[in-house]
Amino acid sequence: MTYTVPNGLSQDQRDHYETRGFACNIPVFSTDKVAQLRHEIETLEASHGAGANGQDLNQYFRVNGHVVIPLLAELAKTPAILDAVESILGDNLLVWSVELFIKEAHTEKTVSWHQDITYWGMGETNDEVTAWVALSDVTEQAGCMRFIPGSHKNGIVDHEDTQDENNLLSRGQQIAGIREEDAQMGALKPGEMSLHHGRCFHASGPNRSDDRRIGLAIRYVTPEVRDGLPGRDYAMLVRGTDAARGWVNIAGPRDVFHRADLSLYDKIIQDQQATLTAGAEHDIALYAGKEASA
Ligand SMILES: O=C(O)CCC(=O)C(=O)O
Repeated sequence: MTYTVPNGLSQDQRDHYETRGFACNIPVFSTDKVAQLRHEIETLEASHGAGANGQDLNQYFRVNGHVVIPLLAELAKTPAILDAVESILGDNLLVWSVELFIKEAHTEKTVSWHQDITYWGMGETNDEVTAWVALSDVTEQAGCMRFIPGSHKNGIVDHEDTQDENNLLSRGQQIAGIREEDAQMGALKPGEMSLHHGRCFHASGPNRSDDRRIGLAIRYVTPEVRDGLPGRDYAMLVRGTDAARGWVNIAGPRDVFHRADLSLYDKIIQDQQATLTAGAEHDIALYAGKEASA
């Protein structure tokens, strides 16, 4: 579903997304705002470096951060982001997960070629879009994302688990046989975002720059994604309505790592775990121990 939202994507950006499965360099935040957001994230890292509830901070950064960290829930409601996503998904939007992908300067952390929705229990939906916002200068050297144009047009392909410890993905899952020469780079200036389709093949390289590479990934879905799916899953309504109520609608967090939100977080992870780990060749703990930093 696409239609014109006054402050949303241009026709060219929508066409690019439709034909290639991604769109890049969409301005969202000013340089000053990015500096402020980065400061807030780094302050949180300093004050909560030990994590919460027996889990390290990276667990909360890497999945469902919006459940326990108010800043991440608020960022998912940024009007400029919602307008752009509304241009693609329509006017009823929910947030399934908010995540931070941080690669420290001069580190080997990478993300292998994958399709996001492979293990998310959403079937092969067209109604999941990731907004990935650069909170640092995300150059090619810093390990920006790269995409295979048009790869979203087919279904979900086979992924193999690598369990590579330098891979930021939960099971190091990867699609074999990608032709690197077909890839298009998605370098972003601080404050710009890219949007990518849940079936678009994408990956990213190591950070060989002198600065941390900080990306904020927000996974948006529509009410229809849950149509006919078994089990329970959770999302936060950020625009329009969720009349179907296939999602368990959650509110934003009360405070940073509030006790009640931490309990909800555990419940959500427990309910999602069964779906996400289906078919894994090894026992895995979702994201835990997958340090984003060096
Ligand atoms: O941050 C990265 O390098 C990759 C992020 C990614 O795979 C995603 O947001 O789906």
